[in-house]
Amino acid sequence: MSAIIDDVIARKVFDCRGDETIEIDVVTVTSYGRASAPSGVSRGRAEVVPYPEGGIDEAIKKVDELIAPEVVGMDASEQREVDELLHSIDGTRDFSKIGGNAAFAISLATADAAASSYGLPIFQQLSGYLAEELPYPLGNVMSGGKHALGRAPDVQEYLVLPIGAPSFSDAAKANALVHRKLKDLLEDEDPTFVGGKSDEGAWVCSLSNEGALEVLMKACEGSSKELGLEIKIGLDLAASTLWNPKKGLYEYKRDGMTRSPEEQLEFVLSLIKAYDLIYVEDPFHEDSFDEFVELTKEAKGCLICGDDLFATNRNRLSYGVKRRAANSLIIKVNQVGTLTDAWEAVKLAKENKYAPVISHRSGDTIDSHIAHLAVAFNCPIIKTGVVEGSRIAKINELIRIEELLGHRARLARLPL
Ligand code: 2PG
Ligand code: MG
Repeated sequence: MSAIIDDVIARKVFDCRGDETIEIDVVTVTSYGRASAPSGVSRGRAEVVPYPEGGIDEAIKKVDELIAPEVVGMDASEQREVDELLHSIDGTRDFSKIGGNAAFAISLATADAAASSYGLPIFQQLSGYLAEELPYPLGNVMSGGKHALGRAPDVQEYLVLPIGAPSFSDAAKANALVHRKLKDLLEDEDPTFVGGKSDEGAWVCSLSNEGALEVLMKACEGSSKELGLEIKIGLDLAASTLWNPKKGLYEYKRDGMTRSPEEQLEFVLSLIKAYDLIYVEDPFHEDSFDEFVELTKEAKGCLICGDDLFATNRNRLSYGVKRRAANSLIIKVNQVGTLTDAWEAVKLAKENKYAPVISHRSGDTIDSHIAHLAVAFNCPIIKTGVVEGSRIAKINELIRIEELLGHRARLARLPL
């Protein structure tokens, strides 16, 4: 048995923001696996707690004292058993005792360790040889909201999806071209633009919410024409960060206005129509299932995706499915803690024709595990950045997976 766990080592490393995060090595008798936790700024309230009281040092202490002694001797290929053990050691509903980020890093490092012990790529270790579909990259090219400072747009992310790409590598290239063209256009159209970028490597400009969309349209049209393939636009409004619960209004500081929930619905529908949007994430705050139901009904042909709404949580998704709120969900493993929990959410999504979009976090690391999870879970879309080391790590890993799959490789079918 080559995947028997021999040791679990916890340490502090840095994420792309220079913040400390937990990294775990799961050492087996023949090899090891490694994973570090990403972190978000626009975090949903339904997410698990990232660290226990006492912070990251306390989490490391808990790994050393409580978790490692129990995990040593287990088989790293028994992912579900390891994940269940993490839940039973923690004993809370939200991983507040050991911290969701410790659970995440152990869970992912376990999968990594099993794969390296058997000499397999992670996606094959998790899902076997039949996995051969690659996700479309949904690339963040322009940032606003909580991901930017100053007079930036209120919309958190302007995204592009190259739906006409014949392969993953072509799709990644298309996104890079849009990113580059967008820079040139922003230089012309935004007098204050100095080439600033967010943590996710997306441009930060000072145009209005729709002004930024106009420029992005031009960049997409130019790139589509040059490459001869269709590139569409998506948005992440991260609307919980715009929502003022006391006033019951969405506040658009950049545009100097507010919108009621009804006006927000109209506004989002008008954007979908005017810019032919293919994807809208978190258009309403995280508890507004009613508005999600309405929008999903009215916005045919557009993916309406819940991030903070579902928080990769099976129970929240189950409620959403019953009501047909959204038709897509973000999968961020550290929102829920373990790989098995995330897989449960993906399974439920697929059974109900919701498109799972696997995603990075704004404060990510150079780990490329989500590239493997996209293929293993057969997610049609991966949401990440277009440039910046932590984002490129995922894109480049998918290029390698595409090469490894050779003639069997193909892009997943887009759920539209
Ligand atoms: C999001 C993410 C990733 P954060 O809202 O989708 O872009 O942001 O990681 O800050 O929660
Ligand atoms: Mg989001």
